[in-house]
Amino acid sequence: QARDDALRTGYHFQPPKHWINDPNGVMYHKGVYHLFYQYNPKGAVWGNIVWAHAVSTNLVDWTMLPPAIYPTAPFDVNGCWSGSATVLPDGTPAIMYTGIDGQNRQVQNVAYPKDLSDPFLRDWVKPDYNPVIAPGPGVNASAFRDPTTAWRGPDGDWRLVVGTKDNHLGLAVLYKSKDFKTWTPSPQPLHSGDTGMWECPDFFPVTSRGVDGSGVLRKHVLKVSLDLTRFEYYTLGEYDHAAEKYVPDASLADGNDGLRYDYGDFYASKTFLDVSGTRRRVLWGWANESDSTADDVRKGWAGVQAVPRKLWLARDGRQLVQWPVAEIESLRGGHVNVTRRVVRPGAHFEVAGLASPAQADVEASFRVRDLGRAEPWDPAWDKADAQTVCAARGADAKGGVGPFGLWVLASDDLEEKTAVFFRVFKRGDNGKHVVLMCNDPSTSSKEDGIYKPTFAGFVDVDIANNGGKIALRTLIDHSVVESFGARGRTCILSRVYPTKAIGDKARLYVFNNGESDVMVNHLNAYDMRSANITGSMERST
Ligand code: DQQ
Repeated sequence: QARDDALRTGYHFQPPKHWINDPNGVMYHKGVYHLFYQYNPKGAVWGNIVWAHAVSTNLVDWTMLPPAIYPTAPFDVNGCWSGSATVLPDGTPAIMYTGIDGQNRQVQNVAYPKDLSDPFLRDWVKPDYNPVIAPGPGVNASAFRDPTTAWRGPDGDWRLVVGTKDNHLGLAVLYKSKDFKTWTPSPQPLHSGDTGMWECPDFFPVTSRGVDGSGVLRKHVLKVSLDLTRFEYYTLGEYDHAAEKYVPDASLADGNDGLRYDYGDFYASKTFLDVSGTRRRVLWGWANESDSTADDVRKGWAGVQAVPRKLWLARDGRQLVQWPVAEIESLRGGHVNVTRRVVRPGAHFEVAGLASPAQADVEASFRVRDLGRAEPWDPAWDKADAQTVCAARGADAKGGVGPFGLWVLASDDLEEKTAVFFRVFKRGDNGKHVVLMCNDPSTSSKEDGIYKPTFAGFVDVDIANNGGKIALRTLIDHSVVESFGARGRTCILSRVYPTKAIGDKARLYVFNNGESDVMVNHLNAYDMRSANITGSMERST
């Protein structure tokens, strides 16, 4: 029990107990952030799904509230699944969610706040005219869900997208409405792809300087979550309003080789437009456990939310960039700094001095001394994904340039540790470097039965042009390791379950298993205070 409790997070959102999954209906409304999420009020496994609710004024500290949306009517009697919020022009928020009806069909329902003067919007009313969108003829009623936030087209009508599939074809079907009540399907989908069911679609504009910049790159993003593989991908592209079509950039593929927000444990994500200050787009995503179901039942809890991340378009227009919202830094406490320290081949050193490296925020910038030592890229890997390469060359496999990076949640004997690192290869054909970012949890826990996948992504940086420099930020939170490589170009979240490296026993190291020296230009590590969690999820009757 003590260890189970020690694995709970200090600043990654999780309720006191039970199962959670997708973030839902995330929004900012009159000074308050709302996070709804899929929740089982009865246990630590998926089931009995309702929308739990929490509110915050800073995206860090949360007041837990009783579930906001739960089965009450024929159109959602078997569950209240994922959906989104839209703040209407008069300031009223509308929630659209998937109800599982009496025939186990997936239908889309609308809900409105019961009392707009309640700053927390605790109670929601579902009009009798629900469902507002039912699966039409030819639509797979058991795969028709997760409505997006609505947007208005040039004609002023509302539009939203629902995820579905037609055999193996994943589809984002478009619906239009004038009043949020009567919705008409568009004859063709906004987009589709041969990747199986599209869960939790998200469709929104981005620019290369936040949301509203002028004279900057502007694109649309379509993200989908694939139930077959349990990962998400996104494309960047153009929204053709006349044709009601989304057209991904030609260089970007739909599907398994697509770009990902996160190359680790991150699913069913959703963004919202935060109009509280400088307009920004904020991303929420769910991180599932990777221990066993029996572990979850014993622990009594399962699932966390990744930290909210600001998201924008990279200046080169090739990908999105993410960074933990700045508010997270308000939790930073004790601080340790390392400057210009060289890590020789095969060497490591401890970053000592934090009160608890099990709950920390680490920002490091590295400089590779000799890129000439990069291992040759094996052309056989051209078709492989980063994960395959990193799994073949884990953190302990000696390299040329790298593996170098952090050992987090490490025990003092180093028997337990999770490695977050870079490894650099050089291509024979064009002399370009290939940079990989990996998360290797293979020695993260002595416990049996834990799923410990290696996660990895390529990092689209020209490291030679950058003087051999590359940055890494890692948020450590007991059983969460959430990393941002190259200032947010490649992100990886991993769940780990140390048995020894828990609480104040956990340690933090820098390591280098390559042949080239690596300089730690700067490393700033901070103790993180726990978020302030108040309120109650129980409904007082
Ligand atoms: N989770 C919800 C569904 C969604 C899936 C059910 C994605 O609405 O498609 O809990 O994790």
